[in-house]
Amino acid sequence: MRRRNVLLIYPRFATGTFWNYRATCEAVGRRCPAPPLGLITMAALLPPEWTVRLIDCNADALTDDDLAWADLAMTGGMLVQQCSTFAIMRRCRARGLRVVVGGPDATSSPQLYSEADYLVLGEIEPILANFVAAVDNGVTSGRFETERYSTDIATAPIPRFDLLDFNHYLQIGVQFSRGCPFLCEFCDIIELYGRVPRAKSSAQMLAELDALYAAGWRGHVDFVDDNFIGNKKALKVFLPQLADWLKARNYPFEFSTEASLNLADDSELLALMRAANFFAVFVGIESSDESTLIATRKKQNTRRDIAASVRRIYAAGIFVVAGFIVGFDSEDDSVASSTGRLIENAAIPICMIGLLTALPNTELSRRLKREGRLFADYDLSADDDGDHCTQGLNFTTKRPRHAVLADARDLIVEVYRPERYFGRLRRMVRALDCTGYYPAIPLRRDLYEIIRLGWHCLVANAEIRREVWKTVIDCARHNPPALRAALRITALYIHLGPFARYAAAALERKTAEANAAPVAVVMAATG
Ligand code: B12
Ligand code: SF4
Repeated sequence: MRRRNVLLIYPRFATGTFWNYRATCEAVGRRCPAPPLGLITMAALLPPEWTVRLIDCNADALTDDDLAWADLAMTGGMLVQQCSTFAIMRRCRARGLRVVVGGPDATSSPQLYSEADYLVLGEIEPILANFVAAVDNGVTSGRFETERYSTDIATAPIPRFDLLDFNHYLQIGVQFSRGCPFLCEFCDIIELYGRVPRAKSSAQMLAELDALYAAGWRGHVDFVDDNFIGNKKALKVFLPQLADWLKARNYPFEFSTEASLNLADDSELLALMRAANFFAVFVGIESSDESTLIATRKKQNTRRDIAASVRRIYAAGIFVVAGFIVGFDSEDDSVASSTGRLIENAAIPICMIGLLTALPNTELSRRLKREGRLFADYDLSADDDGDHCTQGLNFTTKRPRHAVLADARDLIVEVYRPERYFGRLRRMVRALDCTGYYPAIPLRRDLYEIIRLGWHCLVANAEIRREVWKTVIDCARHNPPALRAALRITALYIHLGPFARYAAAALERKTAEANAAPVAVVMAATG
């Protein structure tokens, strides 16, 4: 095998996005939330003769010297990274450097990446060796594609954590399973990763955590599973072993993940997650309206009191971050007020409020196309400055478009008023039962962060300091063990407060545009 220098390049996320936590990262001296798990997983399958370096463009600048060093560039990411991926591709090719593109967006929309020399699509574990052999045999371009949902996750290697500079990140991702058993109409997870969740064995997963521990990481680890509880049987075997693993090492990690709301129905699972130091879970609630949930096939959220379900998760010491969507066909003009009421009742401080987006290859985009409502040429990543909170609705809406946009704006403005956000946080903190939770070993770096955060939130930031003092005092009086969660959610407001203002202004502009040009929008839809 010929020696090669391979540069992995993780594209930049668009700037105005909910998830980039930019201001919070700056406040605590980090550069971005999380590293590229897909790229470092793929890197672990490259031959040892290939020397690999990683440039995460969210943390470091990609220089001409980096490109001059490389014999091959490998890049790719999500839809929101498309503009950056294209720019990387062109910059490499202008220098005569061959480019390999893979990852979720290229897998969903390969036709957009025709400038790449090689496309390596899908979960690449079964086919990466074919690609490597082709490159080694002098093949200069090609397309390699894994059969969907067929990858045996037991073949997923331990990611190359050694390629990361841990100082850049708030958290590190790991993955236990791929796929989700549900059928939500707008979801592309089930198109990319399938409906049969494939889980790693406990031994495989613990070996990954061993590697992360040995590499020196301590603190927040995020299980990036599509639905952590998708394969409950495997999870119930794994979690007790994870709890033992943590105990034996004096609790070096604390975990977050993503799961469906039916987690609230399984008290055994909640207890196991609590024992394994889970402190947060992202849940897609999407709508407060039962008929909308039925129409969008989010059946796991129906026939239940959503606020009560959230509170059951709080009672296990785990706080909920929730996703909501505006723009469903069946919603009416009360969407902003009814969703706002649910968010208040459930006391969920952090809510991602997105516009419905018909992602490529989803049931939703297929239906809208059949109905003649999907915008054919709508570029979802066009202005490189937003995510689903400000971009989306790439179809003719049932309600007037300006009304949908105005409702999304009103909801974001209301939910992120400091007194609302911190009011919900105080109620959440009282409901959070943190018994048996072991914060990850505090390091000097954590203390430094806490001091910086304390200064920022309690002294320097005039917009929130009153609310933060009230929250800290309330928490100290009523539930001191929940202080860590309260601080975390406070820290995230440093980004979310300004982001909400940015999103509201962007939605305001779009509302005015939709008001001014309703005819043009309909023509674009049918043309
Ligand atoms: C963690 C995660 C995030 C994290 C990102 C952390 C980070 N730095 O990467 C956060 C929370 C920030 C995030 C946010 C968003 N995300 Co996201 N996210 C994920 C999630 C759950 C896991 C990603 C991961 O690490 N997977 C594990 C690795 C091992 O899998 P993988 O990335 O697919 O990699 C494999 C292959 O694709 C391949 N591969 C990957 N890269 C490359 C590159 C090359 C060159 C090659 C050859 C192969 C290759 O090798 C790997 C092994 O097989 C995925 C779902 C998923 N199952 O992947 C969604 C997912 C990637 N996200 C998605 C979306 C839409 C978003 C958002 C836009 C959501 C929103 N509503 O706003 C935001 C935007 C972010 C922003 N800042 O604007 C979509 C992407 C769809 C698309 N067509 O691009 C996904 C698929 C799921 C979904 N439907 O929500 N996300
Ligand atoms: S529960 Fe989440 S991952 Fe599963 S199908 Fe629905 S939206 Fe997709």
